[in-house]
Amino acid sequence: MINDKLQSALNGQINEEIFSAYLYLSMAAYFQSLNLNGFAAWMKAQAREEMSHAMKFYGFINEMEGRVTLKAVQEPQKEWKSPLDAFNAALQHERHISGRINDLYRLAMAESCYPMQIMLQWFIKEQVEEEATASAIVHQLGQIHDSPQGLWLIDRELGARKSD
Ligand code: OFO
Repeated sequence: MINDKLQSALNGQINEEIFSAYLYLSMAAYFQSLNLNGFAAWMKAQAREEMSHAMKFYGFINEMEGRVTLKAVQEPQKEWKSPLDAFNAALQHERHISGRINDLYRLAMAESCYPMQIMLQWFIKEQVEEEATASAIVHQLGQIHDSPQGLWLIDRELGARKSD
């Protein structure tokens, strides 16, 4: 069983994860509009991964005999100033999500919900990876200063991402 406070916080996180998917899909569409198809493929894979995060929370609520309730998903931003600006926004977003996961973990501790603490440990580890990946790409983009050759190389590299 799960109490109402935890159930509502977990349902809130489903919304955050679906919004993450929406945001990255919007970034994919932005990259597609620039003919940066490798960047777009990377963002589409990221959007799928975010949906799988949402489904992990969905599954956990059900396993704990709770009730999933879905909320409206916020409209994502559609345009960015540059590929670097978009990836910077992705990094800021991942930092925000890490904060949310930490809040959930603190709540699970305060409510002595051990299964939720264990479930969240996967996400805590995942967020370290998500932030590191976005940060590495921001760093690469910062180094090339929007040079077309540099963008082409990064596009090729990002396009090679295996879909999870
Ligand atoms: Fe990007 O990790 Fe979920 O939101």
